[in-house]
Amino acid sequence: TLPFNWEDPMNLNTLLTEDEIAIAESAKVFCDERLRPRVLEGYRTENFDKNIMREMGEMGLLGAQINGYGCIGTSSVGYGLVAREVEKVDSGYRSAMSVQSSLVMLPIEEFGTQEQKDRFLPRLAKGELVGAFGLTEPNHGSDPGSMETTARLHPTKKGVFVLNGAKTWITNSPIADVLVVWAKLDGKVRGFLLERSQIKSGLSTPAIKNKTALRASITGMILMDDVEIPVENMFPNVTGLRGPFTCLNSARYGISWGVTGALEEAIDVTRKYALERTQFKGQPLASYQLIQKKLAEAVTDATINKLACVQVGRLKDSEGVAPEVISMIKRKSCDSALNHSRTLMEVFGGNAASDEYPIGRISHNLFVTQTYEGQSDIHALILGRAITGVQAFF
Ligand code: TGC
Ligand code: FAD
Repeated sequence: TLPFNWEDPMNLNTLLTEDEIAIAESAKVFCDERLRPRVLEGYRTENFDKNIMREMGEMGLLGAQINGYGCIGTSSVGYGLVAREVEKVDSGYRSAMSVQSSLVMLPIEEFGTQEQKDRFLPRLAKGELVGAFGLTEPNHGSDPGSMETTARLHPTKKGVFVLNGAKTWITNSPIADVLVVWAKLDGKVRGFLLERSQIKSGLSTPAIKNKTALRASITGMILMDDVEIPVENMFPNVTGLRGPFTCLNSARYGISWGVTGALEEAIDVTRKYALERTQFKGQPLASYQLIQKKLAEAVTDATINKLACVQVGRLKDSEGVAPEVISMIKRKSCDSALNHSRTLMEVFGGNAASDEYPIGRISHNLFVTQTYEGQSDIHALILGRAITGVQAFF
């Protein structure tokens, strides 16, 4: 019988292929060597170093789930394991990566023309180009179907669309070279590629500063005032909300893995702290039953959530998986990680309020992960609708 290993009680590696183990290990080395040393400064100053995207590209971490175009073409589980390693360092770095991989490269691969794929995918894979995904608007977050952003054919110039509207809370937008924007053309949602270098006027992407979380990533708006783009920059192969939601299925799956990594990191740092810190007659905090219970519950959920992520990844790559299953693991992983990290913060006492200890940063970040890509209650409603057949949101 294997002895109990608190870091991996159910021996995750027995469910993984050699390739998946290898990609996770090399992602871990990269994250420890290249991302970890930058994160505290990045979080304090809200500076996202754009070189990170190139470095991730060199490591094959961008669009890792895509075959061809310079991408490594790993399995869904391999893609999730990378997200887990990156999010052990910071949810913001995982955000930057998953937007590029699932929300920008995936729609180009899935819905784009061959010309769009050839033009954008290899450079996005290398991190030479940075992408952003604009769905949320100032007045429409949980309900993107009501979006106000429009596209229309230019009244006089042939072969040109004109876009108007505003997107907000957009990861990477201030530094993005390619912006995937969802807008209504004749009342129907369509996807458009905005290439910053080709746009002469009307586009601005101001940063949203002074965030209370996810400060190591860069977030902004996309403001479009008569932005002109060639008609070839629309995705030809998708109409309606299926377009953005297909991207979200992939990104939400990656988040489920990622936040589990953040929770594992929270457990690791809390365990160390509890063993070192003494109170009452020199006893370590780890010797107190109430502290042990917090750790026991967190380790249990992290372990079980990982197994669910593996199973969903395997289904994704075989017979496919219903979006509601992805809602289930996105909601469960994010709620678990957020709630446990908030409880584990208590173990640090007043020190939790110092950014020298990562637990506060981890926990604040996890609030955002529970909110973006469908807030947890929205995912409960998606599940409730599937269970009862009755729509509870209108
Ligand atoms: P509903 O009637 O349910 O569906 C409309 C059409 O869309 C199709 N569809 C899906 N297709 C594929 N995958 C899915 N998951 C799909 N969900 C829906 C559906 O079949 C239908 O197609 P058709 O052909 O019949 O028209 O639409 P609704 O308006 O009632 O939707 C409600 C709801 C709650 C499900 C949806 O609006 C929702 O999920 N809201 C949450 C919004 C959200 O997740 N926003 C994310 C913004 S991006 C982001 O946060 C990136 S952060 C990235 C980072 O930094 O890491
Ligand atoms: P609202 O929709 O106003 O919801 C507020 C609250 O009301 C939530 O708790 C919600 O669950 C609840 N609620 C809403 N409707 C109902 C209902 N019918 N029944 C019950 N409860 C309901 N978006 C992008 O498009 N691209 C990005 O790259 C991106 N990155 C982000 C990065 C960060 C740091 C953040 C904070 C957000 C990002 N978002 C992005 C936006 C994110 O997806 C939205 O914030 C999220 O979808 C929620 O929308 P909202 O903020 O407008 O909240």
